[in-house]
Amino acid sequence: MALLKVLLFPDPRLRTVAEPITQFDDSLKRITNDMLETMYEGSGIGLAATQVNVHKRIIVLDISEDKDNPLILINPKLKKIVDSKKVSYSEGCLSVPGFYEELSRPSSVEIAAFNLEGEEMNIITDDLLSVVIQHEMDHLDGKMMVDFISNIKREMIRKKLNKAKGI
Ligand code: GNR
Ligand code: NI
Repeated sequence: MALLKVLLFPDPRLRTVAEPITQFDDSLKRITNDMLETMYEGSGIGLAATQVNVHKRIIVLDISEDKDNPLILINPKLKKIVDSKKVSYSEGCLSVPGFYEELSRPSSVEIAAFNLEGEEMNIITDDLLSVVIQHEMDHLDGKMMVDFISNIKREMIRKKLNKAKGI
């Protein structure tokens, strides 16, 4: 297991569109283990491979209280919006540390994805799980929560994070 470096906004690599996984092999198991370790270490509830500079369609998450219920989704696809009624959450992002944004997303979605063994599964989400999965799927398409806020707010965040990085 290894901790991975998390890319920070506005790193242009966060804008990469990730490629589907074609081989369900040991290297996939290794990267998902490292992603889970990195997510738990950062006290995150989700992580997309894009954030650790691996441009493959892999997300990991764990919304359980005790952080003992990891979920690994490979090549996740949105099948349908089950309930378009919006849920609003104060979203954080390990790539935008220290900033939280209240965003609204569909409260329930149906997702198809593969597990580490290459078996397909269907998940119908609600509430926080909907929010986190949609947040992670955005990362795989190079999108970030800061894209949903005003330009002026995004500029302010960009300047503060660059300053913190000494750029
Ligand atoms: O740790 C995280 N918390 C969170 C809270 C509300 C909505 C989404 C998230 S995901 C985030 C970790 C992260 O950056 N995933 O990409
Ligand atoms: Ni994020």
